[in-house]
Amino acid sequence: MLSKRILTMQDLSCVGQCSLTVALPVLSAFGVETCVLPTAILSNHTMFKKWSCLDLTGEAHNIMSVWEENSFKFDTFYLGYLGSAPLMDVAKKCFKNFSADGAKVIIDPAFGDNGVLYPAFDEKYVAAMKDLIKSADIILPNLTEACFLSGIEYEQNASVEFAEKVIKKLSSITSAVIVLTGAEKDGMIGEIIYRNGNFSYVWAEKLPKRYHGTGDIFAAAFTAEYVQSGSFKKACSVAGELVAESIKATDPSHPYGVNFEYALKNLKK
Ligand code: PXL
Repeated sequence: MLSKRILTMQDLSCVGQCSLTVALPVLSAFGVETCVLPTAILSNHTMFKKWSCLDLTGEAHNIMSVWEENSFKFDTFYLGYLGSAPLMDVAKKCFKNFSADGAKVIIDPAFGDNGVLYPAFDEKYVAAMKDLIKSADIILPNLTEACFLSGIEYEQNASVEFAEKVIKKLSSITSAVIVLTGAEKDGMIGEIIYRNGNFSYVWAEKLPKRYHGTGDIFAAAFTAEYVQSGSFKKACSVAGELVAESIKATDPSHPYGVNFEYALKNLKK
C-alpha cells in the first residue's frame, strides 16, 4: 500500500479527549503514519471553567527550520484547533515548504459550535481562518463555523436548504471541497458535501445527546479514511460511524468527551 504521511497541526490539550489526544490514536488505528506540529499546550480544553495555554508559535518556527534541513515532506496536512491567528502563517509556511508532490490540505476550522465561537477566539481568528481556507483542498466546518466564515447569521435547527445557502456563499471564498458536518434532516444527522458545483449527502441515525470533541474524532477519521480510499462519502460514513459508536459507549456521567477509545478498540475492519 502507498504510504501517506500526514502532518497534523493542532493543540495538545492535556485533559479533554480532543485535538491531538484524539487525532493521534485515531490516525494510528486507521494505519496512517502521523507527524505532529503541536500549536499550543493547554491544561485542558476550553469547555472547562479554567484553562492555561502556552502558545507554540515561536517553537513552530524553530521546528520548521530544522525540518527544512532534514528535507521533510508530507503528503497531507490536516489542521484542527490551532489556538491563535499567527499560527495560520505558520500553517501557510508549512504548506509552502513541506508539501510532497500532490500534497493535500484538509482543514477543520474548529473555532465554534452551537452558533458561538469557542471562548479563546474572536473575529480576528475567524478572519485569519477565512484567509487560510483559501489554501485548502477540503474543509470540514460545522454550520456555526460555515456561518461565521461566510458572514451569514447562524440559525438554530437549520434546514438543509439554509445549510446549502451558507455552503454556496462559502464556496465563493474557497475552491476547497466543502464537507459540512452535523447537518440535520428528519431526525437524521450527516454531512453535506459540495464538490464541483454539486451537493451530495451522507445521513445516519441521530443520537439524542451531543458531546464535546466529536468534531475532532470525525475530522481525524475522515482524514485517515480519505487519504486511503479517496472517497468523500466513504470517509464521511466511516467517520460518522466511529463518532456514533464513541457516543454509544460513553457513560453520561462523563461530561467532557466521548469514549472513542472503546470504539477504536472495537473498530471493524
Ligand atoms: O474540540 C475542539 C477543541 C480543541 N482544542 C481545544 C478546545 C476545543 C473546543 O473547545 O477548547 C483546546
